[in-house]
Amino acid sequence: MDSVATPPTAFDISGKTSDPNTGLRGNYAAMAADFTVQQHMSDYSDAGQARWLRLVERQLALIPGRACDEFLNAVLGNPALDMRHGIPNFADVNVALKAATNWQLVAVPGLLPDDVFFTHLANRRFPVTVWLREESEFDYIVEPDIFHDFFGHVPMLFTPIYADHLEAYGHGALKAKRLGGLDWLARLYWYTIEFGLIREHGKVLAYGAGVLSSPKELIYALESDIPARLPFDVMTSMRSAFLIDDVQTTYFVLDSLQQLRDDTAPDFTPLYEVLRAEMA
Ligand code: HBI
Ligand code: FE
Repeated sequence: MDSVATPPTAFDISGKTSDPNTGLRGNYAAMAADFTVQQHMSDYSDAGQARWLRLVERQLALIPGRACDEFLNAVLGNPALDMRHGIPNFADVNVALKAATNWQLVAVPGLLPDDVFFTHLANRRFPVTVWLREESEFDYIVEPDIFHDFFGHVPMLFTPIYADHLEAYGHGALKAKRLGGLDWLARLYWYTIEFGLIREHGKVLAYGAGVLSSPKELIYALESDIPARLPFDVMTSMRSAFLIDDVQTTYFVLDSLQQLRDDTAPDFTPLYEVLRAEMA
């Protein structure tokens, strides 16, 4: 599979539909205007449930000593996130999530157009894909499925400062789209929310969903001597192109979630001007 160099946006699906020719997965036929669908627990087969449990058990065995405290405390300490009893019912998780950070999970058929995705984030709604990968994709999948979205992203939503950052990111991304800066802000998402690392009690740990939901990348990102691990810096991350279907060559390491919140709080308009001037 040849890697895709610096795509315009990580999952730019503008104009695509779910017909097989465009290769988009998921059933978009029944979705609402905001691209949400109903999660029907009866849609999951026994084979799917068994595959879910194998994915969960494999990843749970790897996260101690590799996932950040906030993630571990949520996954191991919050009964609403006990994934070992089967594929989670979003409605059940939403009761606990609303109480924790006033976020809600919304069921979606798959990848969403950028503005739809960011509008959900700006309203404290996290889109979670309803379908589960096939057996042949057990070790790797390019598009986010329910295991990537739920195991990788949802536990961090229970941490207030992360939850506040993600809402602010949603607002910022909608603004970036208006200013023509979305490509750069998509990179920031990629190097934080998807593949971010963080130093806690002297150890580099994972908080990014793409790292936390992948057995291979969780070990590679933290233990391989191949990739660069740079101190997190907004401009450096926005200057760094990425590949959507391969492990990263560079990871960015936060000193704290507070740093992510603080460093992304300012108005990015002047930053887009600097980045645009560099491209000229
Ligand atoms: N849609 N369902 C879904 N999940 C994503 O992570 C996602 C998306 N659409 C756009 C998008 N991500 C990107 O624009 C961000 O990763 C930057
Ligand atoms: Fe993701």
